[in-house]
Amino acid sequence: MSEAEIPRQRLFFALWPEVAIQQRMAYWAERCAKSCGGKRVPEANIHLTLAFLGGVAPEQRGCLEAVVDEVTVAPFELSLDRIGYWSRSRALWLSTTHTSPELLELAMALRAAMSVCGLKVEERPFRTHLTLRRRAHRGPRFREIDPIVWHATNFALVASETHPEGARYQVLRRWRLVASSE
Ligand code: 3AM
Repeated sequence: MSEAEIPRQRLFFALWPEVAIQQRMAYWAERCAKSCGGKRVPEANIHLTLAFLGGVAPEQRGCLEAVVDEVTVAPFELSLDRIGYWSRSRALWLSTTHTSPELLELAMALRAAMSVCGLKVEERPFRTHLTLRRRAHRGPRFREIDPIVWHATNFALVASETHPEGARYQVLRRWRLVASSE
């Protein structure tokens, strides 16, 4: 099989919330349905993208998993207290006023792993967000919400497949967040 024929998986790293937290997030996606328009992200698909990898060859995935096995970042808390809208991508999202240093550290460690394994790294700064609606026309009238407090204890490698009905995600592997001394 030539290199061009080797199947590549479309992958990304994410924080994947537990169901109870996804339900609370989905409430805000629905709350904005009328005023914001667009299509809501299905509840089970709501996630925080840490790093988008694009098409990954099997040996690159092996490299990434080995490098990521060595990542040590302590568990952290996210207090999601803000809703916003990007007009360019027409995305309605949930975010936090205070991004914890551990979240940034994790996102940067994953970018470093990508670089080690020969994957192209996103140049734009990391921006904490969980997409709630796509192809929305406008943002919500309110910006601040009662915080959804989420304890992040692990992160995941996820496969993304595009289907006519939308994206289908499959969590392939999870890593526990651990402080370096544990
Ligand atoms: O978390 P959000 O919704 O912002 O938009 C895709 C989604 O981001 C993004 O990766 C996340 C999981 O699918 N994505 C898809 N294609 C992308 C690309 N070519 C991309 N991000 C950067 N470059």
